[in-house]
Amino acid sequence: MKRTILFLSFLLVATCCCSGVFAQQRRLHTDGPRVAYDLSVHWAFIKDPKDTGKMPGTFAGWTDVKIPHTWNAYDVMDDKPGYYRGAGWYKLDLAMQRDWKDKHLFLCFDGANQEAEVYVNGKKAGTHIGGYSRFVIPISSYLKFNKGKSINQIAVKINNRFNESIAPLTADFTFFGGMYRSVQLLVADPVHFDGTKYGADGVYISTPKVSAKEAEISVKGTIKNETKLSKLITIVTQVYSPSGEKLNTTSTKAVIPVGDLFSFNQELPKLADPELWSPDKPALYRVITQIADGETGVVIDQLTNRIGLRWFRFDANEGFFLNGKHLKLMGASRHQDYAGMGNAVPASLQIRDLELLKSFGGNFLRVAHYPQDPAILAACDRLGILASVEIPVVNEITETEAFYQNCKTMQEEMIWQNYNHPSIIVWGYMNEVLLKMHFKDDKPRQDQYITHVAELARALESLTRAADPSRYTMIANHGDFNLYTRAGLTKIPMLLGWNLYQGWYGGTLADFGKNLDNMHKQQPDKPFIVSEYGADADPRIHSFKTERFDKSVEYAVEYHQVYLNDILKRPFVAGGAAWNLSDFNSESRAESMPHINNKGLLTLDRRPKNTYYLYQATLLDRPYVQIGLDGQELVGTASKGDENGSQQIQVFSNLPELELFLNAVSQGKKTVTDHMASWNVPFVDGANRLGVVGIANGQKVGDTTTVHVKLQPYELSSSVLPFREIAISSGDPRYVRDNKRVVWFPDQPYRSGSYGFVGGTPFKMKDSNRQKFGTDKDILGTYNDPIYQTQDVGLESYKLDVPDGSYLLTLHFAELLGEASNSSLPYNLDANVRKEVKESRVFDVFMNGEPLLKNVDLSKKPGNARPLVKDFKLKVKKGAGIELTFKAITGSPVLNGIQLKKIN
Ligand code: GCB
Repeated sequence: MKRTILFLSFLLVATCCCSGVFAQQRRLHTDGPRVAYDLSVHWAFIKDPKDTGKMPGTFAGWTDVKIPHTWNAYDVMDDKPGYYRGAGWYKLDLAMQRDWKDKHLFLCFDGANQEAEVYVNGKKAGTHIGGYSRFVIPISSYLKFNKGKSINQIAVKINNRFNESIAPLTADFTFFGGMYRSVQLLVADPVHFDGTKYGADGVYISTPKVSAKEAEISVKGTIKNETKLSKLITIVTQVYSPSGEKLNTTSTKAVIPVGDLFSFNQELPKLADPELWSPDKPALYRVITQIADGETGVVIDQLTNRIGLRWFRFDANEGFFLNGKHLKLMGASRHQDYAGMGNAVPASLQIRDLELLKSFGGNFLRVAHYPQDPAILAACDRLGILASVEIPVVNEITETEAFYQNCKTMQEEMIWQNYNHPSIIVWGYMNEVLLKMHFKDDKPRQDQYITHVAELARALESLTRAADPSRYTMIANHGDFNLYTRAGLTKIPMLLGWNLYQGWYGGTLADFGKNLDNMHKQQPDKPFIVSEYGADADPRIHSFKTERFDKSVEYAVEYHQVYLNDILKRPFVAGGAAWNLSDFNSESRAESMPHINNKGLLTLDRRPKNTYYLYQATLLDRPYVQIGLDGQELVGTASKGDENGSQQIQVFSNLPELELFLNAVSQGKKTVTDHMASWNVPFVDGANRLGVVGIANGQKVGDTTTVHVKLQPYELSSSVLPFREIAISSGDPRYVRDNKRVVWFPDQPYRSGSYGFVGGTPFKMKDSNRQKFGTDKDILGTYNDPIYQTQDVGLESYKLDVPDGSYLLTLHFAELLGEASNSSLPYNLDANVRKEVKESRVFDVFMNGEPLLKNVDLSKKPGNARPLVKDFKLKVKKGAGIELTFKAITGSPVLNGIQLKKIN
């Protein structure tokens, strides 16, 4: 051990000398005499797969990185299952300021996933377990203050390996590793508020009694005296009104013994006629708590908090009440990652998420499934968004004391770090904890496991109630009502969360309302919220023949219409949180967009989907009209004998009636039902101007947009609208946009004069009660999975009645059977494990009788679940059109997609 430290020290010196980079810290903020410096630049990073315990050598492999940083931003998106889960080191040379010698210095990490060891000048200064909370490491005793530039090395080892003692063990999100939230150096007086206990600030403000007439505020805290003498101090707390007026000052004198933590408690003067905090008016009072030298009055430490005055309650029959008024909690859950960044997301983008939630009319955020960046709850306070926060005990537990202890510490950290936020109304601590049931074949042992889960729940419950009796506690369960009731988990928390997916993972949309009624009937005394509900909406997929699990935006709109209505009309449902505010990374997911869970109302880069517009239409008070086109181009087939192509357009609104105009011609009025009206619009080829108008309070309100439409003539040899190109996704009823923004048509049986397949059936997974067509398998080596995931099987021919000329034909194939099947996802709530039967298939393809492809054997080349793309230049003569015939040698021929382009 000793040798390691010596060796490390040697390396550290070497680093300083050769890198020559000394951190210039940016002063981030000052709260009275305490100063925080931003440590986001000049870090060097290296992965350490061997994880020997020693920091890797100095000279090779280190790269410069900025914090926030994750090492998994890209490998979570590649075709290789899994991502780097192991150790990584960060190091920084920190230049000391001379006057810091008399101060106390701390490193504050807002979050690092998930085990951290912090070294200062080669000596271990502290460790932390858990990827989602803040931790503070005192470093003064490890620092060196030399003459001249005094350089100290900070090294941090982070590990995101699987560790059975640390939650989450498994989950439908990615455990990105790294120092992915901000890091600060805090410089404080030796007599300071204590920030080391559970990483909290050391000042806790509660509002034991608030009414419209009066508010009581009390301030508790802990102070540490790290000088060598006991210290006479005055604790001074000042309260400022939301408009900045000083309201009162409370002073308490105390003598702080050396070393010990000193606790204080101040009851502040009651405030008359308080300005209440609410979503409509999130009034924030400023509370400044200071430690002043008892003799000179000089302020030596200070913490500023913004608090809100409000009271609330949940009622099992009537839902939620804030400040005595009923309020339906409507909003979304949020994951913290962002396209291309993983979880290392700048605070400005995180705050934007909350603005996006607010601007769809949301008043509730479920911070799921773990505490997030401090900026999130600060934004909730400012914007008037009520919040629940939870620790990441997801899917399952480990039955060990180490796991329980880590869960308890996470819960304490979450509570104490976030105690002062007025937005928080609920502390949660388990999500779907019985989803991954252990000991399926051993009932007595399973019962024991369930008992252990309930014991852990009770321990977390009583810890939470003791720490903060002012908030509710919550466990979020999946839809297996009987299981959670049997386990006793429905009794333990004050509030239940139900994650419900009727009409998605199974059942029908109509089951949702029935289920809510049933739950209330079974447990009439228990308040609950629908803590999750959602349907995948791949923004590239549209369908006008929607069905469950088709991943189309349109099915998701139908789903959310039903859920919103059912939640809003039942007073006993306190609220709902859509799953999820935005798409998020879940590395082990396959489906239409591998590695991404598409249930967001926003895309991974936060573009609104039509579901987002539906929320705006449903929840906003102001008159709202929005054409539901996310900037996509449309394709359509002209009607027979006509040059116009009918396409469905959805408009989202809270007005009763709307009128739609296409190129200034009225397409008629429609009644808005469930906040949406739709028209079949006879688009012309090219640019089309759309306008929608409704009347609100005697005024016209509307929306306009220009849509670019690529129209196919009904007869492909039409002279009115000459054929140019077409892309068809075989075996697919949907419109699919690819990564070159080409929109692929749905497949159709051959229609004379037009195009389509002859014979064959769409591919369907055996034994899946999820989707009716296609596979959910990751197709390797392409971003256009939806095109390859569907196919015609056993087709005889494919015909396109195009006029004479030269063409570029592209055929797309993929073998959808035979690869080791994706193991059943934990989120496959129908618990259906698929057994896949391999088919040996070899076939030839002919074009108008001439051989085009011989002996196609997809599982041999390119291999299963990989695209095969074949281009051909063709001449069509004598009005023969194109007929592709498929001849089986063994098994059934298949076709996944076809593109045809006229080249003269
Ligand atoms: C759930 C989980 C959540 C998943 C979600 C889904 O019930 O709580 O973590 O992401 O379902 O999309 O399957």
